[in-house]
Amino acid sequence: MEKIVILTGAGISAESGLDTFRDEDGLWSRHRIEDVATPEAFARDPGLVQAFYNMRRREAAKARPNAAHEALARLMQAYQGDVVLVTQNVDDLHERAGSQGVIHMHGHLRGALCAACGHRWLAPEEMATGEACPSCNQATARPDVVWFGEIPYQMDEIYDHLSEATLFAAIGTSGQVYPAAGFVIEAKAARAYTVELNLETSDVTSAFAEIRTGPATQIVPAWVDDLLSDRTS
Ligand code: BV8
Repeated sequence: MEKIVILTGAGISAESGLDTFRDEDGLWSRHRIEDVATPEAFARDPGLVQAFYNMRRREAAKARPNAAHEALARLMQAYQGDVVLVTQNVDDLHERAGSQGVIHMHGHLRGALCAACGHRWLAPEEMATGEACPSCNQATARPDVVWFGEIPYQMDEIYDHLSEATLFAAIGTSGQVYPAAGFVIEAKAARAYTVELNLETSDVTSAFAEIRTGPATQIVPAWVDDLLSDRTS
């Protein structure tokens, strides 16, 4: 049974109008990771961190899935084998395009998490600092996203999928953040065929057997068409 494991990054949502991190006008050109995307930042200035994620949540709610998200939903629905979609993104554009069972290894903007008791609930559009947890009532609500230095979610499940992959594709990711950037190595160790779909080369392009370059809304639908017509490995 064929198993395709796909990893997506911010580049797949770029043409939906959502900022990437490392493009020249990206999020990390306006915010320092240390100020908005680490547990220390949240402890130091929760207001600044909540404002950063409230802005991200507002932008994601205004955005619409693009042809690349829709092509992956079509692949998951029509492909004869298994398709596992892992995303580093915290937006919900894959789900809104129709993909189900998406693994959000870095969490998601729609989620709130209690830092004290671990309770999870649907995040409000705007999360205030000191918001009380609906379960333990302590003022310890935070965005349910994985910050730098924190353990990404569902890693055991992801490594299991990679060990069974016959095809691994990375779409719209710069390959700079681990452990996601190392998935291609895991897939190659499982003797999977590997393909990178990106606007330009990434930090891990040399690890891939095949490279498809261009905007995701063009190259992802073409790749899915090839897979569904069995014109590719
Ligand atoms: C971990 C969620 C242990 C929140 C994110 C020193 C101290 C502490 C840690 C470390 C350290 N050194 C290394 C580390 C590990 C660290 C790390 O890798 N740091 C990097 C900076 C060196 N990683 C961690 O801390 C991770 N945790 O290691 O725990 C562990 C290890 C192994 C196993 C288990 C546990 C946690 C990392 C998660 C951090 N959270 N985000 C939020 O979103 O705000 S990271 C954030 O950046 C994203 O989630 C994403 O994952 C990541 C990478 O971004 P990309 O998605 O790749 O986006 P980017 O802008 O970089 O690139 C966009 C790409 O798209 C480009 O290639 C571009 O060409 C392309 N593109 C643009 N437009 C288009 C396009 N492609 C196609 N079409 C287009 N139109």
